[in-house]
Amino acid sequence: MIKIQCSNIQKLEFVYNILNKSNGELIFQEFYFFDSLVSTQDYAYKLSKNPDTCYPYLVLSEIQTKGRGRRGSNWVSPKGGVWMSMVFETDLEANDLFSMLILTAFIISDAIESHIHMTPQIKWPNDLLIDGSKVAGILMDTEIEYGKPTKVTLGIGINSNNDLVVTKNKIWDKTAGEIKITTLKSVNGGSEINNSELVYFILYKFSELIHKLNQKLYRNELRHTYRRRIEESLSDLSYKFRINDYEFKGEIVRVNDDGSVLVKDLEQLPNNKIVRIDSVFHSPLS
Ligand code: BT5
Repeated sequence: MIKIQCSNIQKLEFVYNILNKSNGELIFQEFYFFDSLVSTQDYAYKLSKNPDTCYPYLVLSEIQTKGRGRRGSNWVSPKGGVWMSMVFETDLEANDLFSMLILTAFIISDAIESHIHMTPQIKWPNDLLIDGSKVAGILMDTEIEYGKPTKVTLGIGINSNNDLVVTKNKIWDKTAGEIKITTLKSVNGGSEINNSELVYFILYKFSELIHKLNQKLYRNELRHTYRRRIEESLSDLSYKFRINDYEFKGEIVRVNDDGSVLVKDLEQLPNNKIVRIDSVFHSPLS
């Protein structure tokens, strides 16, 4: 039986809308939608500690007071955007988890495209951009037992109808001066995006495709397409990397199967060093 927990009637309608659209093809067992959470990732993690929780499940929040990105960075999450986490049980080996991140990037890219009819760029490892401005980000947390992943929490943040100026002003990290962000609404000529349709699209695609990750052929196909998508936008995007305290402009020369990249350090002319940078796409939870 599907479990739904929402903080008000509008949110309940939002979830019902999603369920009504589906003809029973959604694999999600539990839906949570609240006015405010610190982070949907953290709430989702807490739920996974309850033995009665059924998988996969979805957690949404209208705002997040401390949404997070990778390496403890902040994810600004005011009203209007889509801030969600999905938790899946997994049989994948740690080495293959990167394919789950790729699948997520593709599904979000398709969801965005189906709403604004533009193909987002994918910036390594997990950013979705429109004309060079970040519109969505993905965070992957994994639970590992005896060296093997057991659960994966995929956090997705999409700037859909949130106010662009408010969002931008709240980004406080070091790169804030340079960061270019946008929202779907603003690239859509100011027309509202239907968040419930956007979320439905994402859940539908996950329901259709997630089991295919168990096939090696499918994972290889995903990696191949991902490499191509990264390469396609290389000339339009600039990359900065950091190794400890050393930050440098670099050019990606190769995307490896585990998600790491080989990067040419462009600051150290004329003999540019090639270095390997890890994606740090997921953070293990303890
Ligand atoms: C990401 O990290 O892009 C992953 C973002 C995942 C957010 C979702 S929302 C639901 C779930 N719950 C959470 O708590 N998180 C997930 P990263 O690649 O590390 O990018 C983070 C950087 O993006 C920040 O350091 C800022 O520079 C920038 N940023 C922050 N908020 C933004 C926003 N709303 N739109 C665009 N860029 C933003």
